[in-house]
Amino acid sequence: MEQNKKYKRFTVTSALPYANGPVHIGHLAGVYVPADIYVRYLRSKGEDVLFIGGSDEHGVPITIKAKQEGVTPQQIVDKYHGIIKQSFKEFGISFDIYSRTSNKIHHETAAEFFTTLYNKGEFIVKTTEQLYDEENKQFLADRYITGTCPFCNNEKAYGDQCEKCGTSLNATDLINPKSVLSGNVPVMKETKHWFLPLDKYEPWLKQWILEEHREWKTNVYGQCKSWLDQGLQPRAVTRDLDWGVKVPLEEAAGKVLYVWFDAPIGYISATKEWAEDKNKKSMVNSQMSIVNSQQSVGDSEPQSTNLVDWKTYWKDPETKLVHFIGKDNIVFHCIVFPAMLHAEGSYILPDNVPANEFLNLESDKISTSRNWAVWLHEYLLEFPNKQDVLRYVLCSNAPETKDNDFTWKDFQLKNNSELVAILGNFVNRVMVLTHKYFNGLVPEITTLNEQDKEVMKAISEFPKRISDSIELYRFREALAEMMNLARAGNKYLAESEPWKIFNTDPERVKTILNISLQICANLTIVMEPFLPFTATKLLGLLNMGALIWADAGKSDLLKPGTQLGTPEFLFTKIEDDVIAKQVQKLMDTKLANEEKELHVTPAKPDISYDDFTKMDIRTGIIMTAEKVAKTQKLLKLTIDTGIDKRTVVSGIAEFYDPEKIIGQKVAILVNLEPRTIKGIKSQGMILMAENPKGTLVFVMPSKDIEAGSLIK
Ligand code: B3M
Ligand code: ZN
Repeated sequence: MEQNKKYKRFTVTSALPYANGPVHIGHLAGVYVPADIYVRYLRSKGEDVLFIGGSDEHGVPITIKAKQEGVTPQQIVDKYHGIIKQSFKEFGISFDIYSRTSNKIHHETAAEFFTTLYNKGEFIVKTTEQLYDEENKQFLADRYITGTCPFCNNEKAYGDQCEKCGTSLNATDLINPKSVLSGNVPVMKETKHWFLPLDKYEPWLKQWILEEHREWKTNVYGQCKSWLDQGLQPRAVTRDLDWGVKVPLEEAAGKVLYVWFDAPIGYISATKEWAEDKNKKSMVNSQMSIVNSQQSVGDSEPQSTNLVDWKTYWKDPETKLVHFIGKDNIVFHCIVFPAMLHAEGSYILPDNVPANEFLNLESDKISTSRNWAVWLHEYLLEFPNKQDVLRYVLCSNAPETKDNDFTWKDFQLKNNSELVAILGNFVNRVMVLTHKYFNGLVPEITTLNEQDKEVMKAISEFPKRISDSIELYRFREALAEMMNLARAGNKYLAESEPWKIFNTDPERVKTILNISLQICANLTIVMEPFLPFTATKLLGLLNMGALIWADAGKSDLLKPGTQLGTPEFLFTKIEDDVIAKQVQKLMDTKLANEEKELHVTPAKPDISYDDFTKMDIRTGIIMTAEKVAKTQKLLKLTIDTGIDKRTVVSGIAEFYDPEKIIGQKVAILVNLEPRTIKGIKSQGMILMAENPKGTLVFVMPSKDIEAGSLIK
């Protein structure tokens, strides 16, 4: 709201990725590159800024993945936390701390936060019926249940969300719910949970967001408005699960905090951890300097240490809190977490939540499970040292206002015709010419003509344009302006043509190259937030130390007489065959996915021969068949099993007419526990073959054989 308010410091957070898989270009484009640009810019301005990241290590998907892989959830998060942290480091995401929510300090902080709200009487307690898996003796939270979405009929919707139509669901909304653990139909069982009364905070949220934060990005504001217009409901902040932060109440044994309650508190715990580490280090340093000074001077005043307090980053109203996230996290960062902070009472609230939309890959939604992604750790194997190319492409194409598409063709184009042809080319020409005419020594300005004055004026105007865009979270626009500075440099060179006049007017060439080199020096400053690796490389070429934002715009940054390094290309062309290889890799993935979807149901775990012989499967003959009233799928059959004649209810009505299957030979499991289906007692099960499309056909003996023959 207070756009012009001057803040003393900045706390910048970026969403904590779930530690159940590596990170991909979608993460980078949506959250981490914009956040990193923002903090690098602020640091360059000399602001006090703390950049928080970390892994979100709780939640049901992690426990499911652990079960699938036969390891503990801790093993899963250890593995992926390591991979994710490494990827961020390699791409220059300059966190002050990259923490994790399985840390002790986080468990303590989150539990304490809960206790504060509990003691203030903020929660409401409700006993509700939840789905329960009797075989596994476990309540089925969110993703442990799949079933049919009541809105779009997607049969693979989860208990908390349908990924097809995007609707957020309650597990009890699902049609035909099934336990992911056992495949069984869950039963309803009572359980007690603590709810955050979002409805109670609704008037406050409406005022705070809809009135006081009209400046938020339209996609963010719009989503908040639609949530608030629909009306908020109390939200359970506890779950029946054994992985997560234990609910700090005796009566809540076996329950943990809901992952979306503890994860945002992770930003606070990470800040505490950062402050502890930093203070420890400065204590050690000051001890050492005391020892040193005592050794050298005898006695002297102990030096004051610069201790930091985590609280100033979260509780001082002069701190600006900004959350960088993807659009699927908007409700949690704009509504739920602020409501928690507000209820707690001692924290500041986010000033802005510049959420991005999604990045697609070659027109398809990025998907971890379908391996439809460009993984960061894989990218660097194929494109070593090309971090900045990816940062550039992802920023110039960032899904700031709508979903966007990453294509390898576009990646190649942006590299070849922008980074190489504009930015790299400009710097290289200036370097080569300075070496050619002046042995690589920065020449001095002799006299300035109108053209020079014009370009110097332009140089002075760029920084503000770039910083204005960054401060409005318009990073694409800011990046385009940065490139425009390189374009201006190219234009200046092309128009002044120093190579044509060197023989006749070497003094003039001195001025042209000096100014061109000043543009290069300016570029090191304004490109640094976007392309930090290239900025460092360029500083090396120019043989100068890092500059700060306040220097940008000046035309005397590089002193005459400075010896430049040997010219080197900042970027290199990416050839067609390299791109074709990446495209092929994706096509292979697509093919493999299609095949998987069409053919293969993965094999079930091994069973013993004894397990197998427990099943009594025999040949049988259908004696009678009729439709079960008021159902689409069920037939009531009488089967001659050789032992007896019995009733079996079978879900084959979509595939067989009852009249046409009298006399049909079948295979039947005769010792399956009887079950009552639609009021009919069904004894046994007819074996059917089912293809991936769900078509059912009878499995039957290949030759005539009497009813009751054993199948073994
Ligand atoms: N881990 C969801 C996500 O990665 C979640 C973000 C937490 S931010 C506190 O999309
Ligand atoms: Zn749906």
